Amino acid sequence: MTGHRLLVHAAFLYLLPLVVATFGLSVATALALVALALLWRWLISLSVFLAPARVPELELQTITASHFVEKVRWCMDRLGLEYTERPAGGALGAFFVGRTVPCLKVHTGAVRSSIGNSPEILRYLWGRYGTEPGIDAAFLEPTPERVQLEQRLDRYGVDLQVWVYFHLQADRDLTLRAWGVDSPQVPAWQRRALRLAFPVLRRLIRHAFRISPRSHARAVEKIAALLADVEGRLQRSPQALLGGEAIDYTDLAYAAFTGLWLQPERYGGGKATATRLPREELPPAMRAEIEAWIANYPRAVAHVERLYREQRLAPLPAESGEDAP
Ligand SMILES: N[C@@H](CCC(=O)N[C@@H](CS)C(=O)NCC(=O)O)C(=O)O
Repeated sequence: MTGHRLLVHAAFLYLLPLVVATFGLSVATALALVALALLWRWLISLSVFLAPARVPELELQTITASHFVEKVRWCMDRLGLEYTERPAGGALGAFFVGRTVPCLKVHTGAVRSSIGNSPEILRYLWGRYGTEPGIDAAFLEPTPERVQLEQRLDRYGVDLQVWVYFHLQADRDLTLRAWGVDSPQVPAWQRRALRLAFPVLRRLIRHAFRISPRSHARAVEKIAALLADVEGRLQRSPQALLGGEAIDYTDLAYAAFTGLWLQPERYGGGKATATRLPREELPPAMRAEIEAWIANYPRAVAHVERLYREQRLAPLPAESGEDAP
């Protein structure tokens, strides 16, 4: 794959100064090595047209526990798309290569595109499949009121990140499990890197999300406000957040985000690439907050449970013969 070729090339570049220093090479030899590196890089660019790597048409880059990933994964599953999921070790992409997940890689002929950010990915899916015969993509149409609600839901997704990390980061084992150390689908070197780099990653997480008792309290307040809003909407229209009978992608996004703490059985569409953390294994303070939300927002919770039960139709691991996540 071009990505791997570029990685090997980058490693060569980083090692060049060491090679020159270690072997005391002359300026002329060093210049020859630079020319070689440039030629190599040019050949990688040419290879896209001359010797294209075999890559899947659609690849979804993920981590094992991510509600933003689940939002996109569910929409792709609902469209009935065939795609390959490539899970990475949690937090590694963000802090070492500046990439968040979900990230959709699209391969069309010689062209490879990469789309990050769940709203942008959903806009692409709508644009690409909205007119495809045999695919029902109406649930993805980005009407102004859907987009507005999606923005609120995405902020809920971020508040949930603050909430999750406030509780989890003190528990090394649980955090590492959420990041995929027990998932055979995550490359072994990344699982090792996660264990090694955990202290650094934990510091970066605390800093990036400004984790503190104060930010946690603020996140809980905003999560409760969102759940209260959803409760009110469902009281007015029990079937769908934006009224009427038909659900759309905002219902799925809301369910995917809430599924992070509710952990319904079909979370992740039953895929082994998605890690579920059973509630009984969570820290007591985290469980207490979950139980309070369940008690206070019964409609908001029931909507998620119903959507997972009735709409997340991918087979469960036991049904599909996969190992349980
Ligand atoms: N605005 C982004 C947010 C995505 C995001 O925050 N993803 C998290 C996982 S939930 C992430 O990439 N974390 C870094 C990582 O694990 O590498 C979106 O809508 O996709």
